[in-house]
Amino acid sequence: MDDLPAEVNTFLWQDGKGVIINYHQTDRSGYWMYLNGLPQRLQMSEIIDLYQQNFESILLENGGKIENGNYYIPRTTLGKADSVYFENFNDGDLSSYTVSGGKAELVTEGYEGPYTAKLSASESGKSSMYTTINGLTVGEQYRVVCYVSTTGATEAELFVREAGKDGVTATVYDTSRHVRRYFTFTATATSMEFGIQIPEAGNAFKSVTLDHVSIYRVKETPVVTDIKVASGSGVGKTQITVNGKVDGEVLLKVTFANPGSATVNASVTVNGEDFKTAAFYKTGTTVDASAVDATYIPVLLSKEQNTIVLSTGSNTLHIQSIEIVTVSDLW
Ligand SMILES: [Ca+2]
Repeated sequence: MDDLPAEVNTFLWQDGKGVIINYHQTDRSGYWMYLNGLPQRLQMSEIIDLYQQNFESILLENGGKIENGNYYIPRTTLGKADSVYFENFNDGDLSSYTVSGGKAELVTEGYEGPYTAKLSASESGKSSMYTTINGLTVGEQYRVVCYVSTTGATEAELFVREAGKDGVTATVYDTSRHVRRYFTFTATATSMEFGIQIPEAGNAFKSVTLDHVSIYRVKETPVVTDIKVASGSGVGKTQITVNGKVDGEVLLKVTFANPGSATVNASVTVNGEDFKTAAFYKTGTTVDASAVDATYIPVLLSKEQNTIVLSTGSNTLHIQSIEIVTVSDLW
C-alpha cells in the first residue's frame, strides 16, 4: 500500500455503511449490510488491506500457502469448466469459419486483443460466417457467450444449428458498440454449427463484429412449473402467478422479443415489493419464432402463491415463455 499516492488516504474513505445489496425503488434508499465493529471511516489502504487479509484467509482455508511473500494456490482444488469452444480470433486465423455471401475478415479495431472478426453484408441475399462445434452431448444444455456489435439498424442473428437445419437464434440489433450476448441451447447433435448472419446490405452498408466466443455446458433446471401468465402480457403490465414456495434465489427466465426502438427497462414487483428494473434489449422488427433471447431476473418465491409483475410502461414486449429456473455452470 506504500505505492498509493497520499491523496488516496487523505480524501477517500468508506462511509461506514458497508455494502449496498439492493435498492428499494420507491424511496431509492438502500438496504445495507452492517458489520459490527467497523469504524465510521476506513482509509482506502485499510480497505485494500482487509481485502488482502480476506483473500489470504480464504487461500489458507482452501489448502493454499503463503511463502516468502508468494501465494501458492493448490492445484487440486482448481476446477475445469466443461467448455467445448473458445475463440477470440487473436491468433489472426479465420480459416475455421465458413463464409456464405458477404465478406469476412479480421480487423484490428474491435472488441478485445489484436483481432476481432467482422462480417460485411453482400449486395443481395443473407451473409453468414459459421464454424463447427464438436464434442457436444445430445440432450445437454450449453450456453453461448460472445461480444457483438452491429452497424446502425442492422438485424444480426447469432445461431446454433445442425448443418442444413434452422436451429435457434439470438438477436443483435443496432448496437453501435460491443454488447455481451448469451443464450442457451440444447444440443441435438454431437457436432453443430455456430455462427452469425446478417441480411442483405440494401441501401446502407451493414456489418457485424464478433469476438470472445465461449460455449460451455450449463444446467438450467426448472424449479416451479405451475406458472400462470395473465392475458394481454407484454403490454403495460404483465402479471405472473407462480404457485410454489422455494428457498433461496431462483431466476425468472423471460424469453422475449422487443421490436421497439429502445431497450425496455421493465420494473419488477415481487409480492408487492418494488425492485430494480430488468433490461430487455431491442431485437428488431422481425419477431422470430426460433429466437431464444431471454432475460433472467433473480427473484425470491417466499409464498405458496407468488405474484410477479413486470411493468413496461408504454412499451410492448412479445413474451414467448416464462420459466422459473436455477442455472448452474458445470465444473
Ligand atoms: Ca479478439
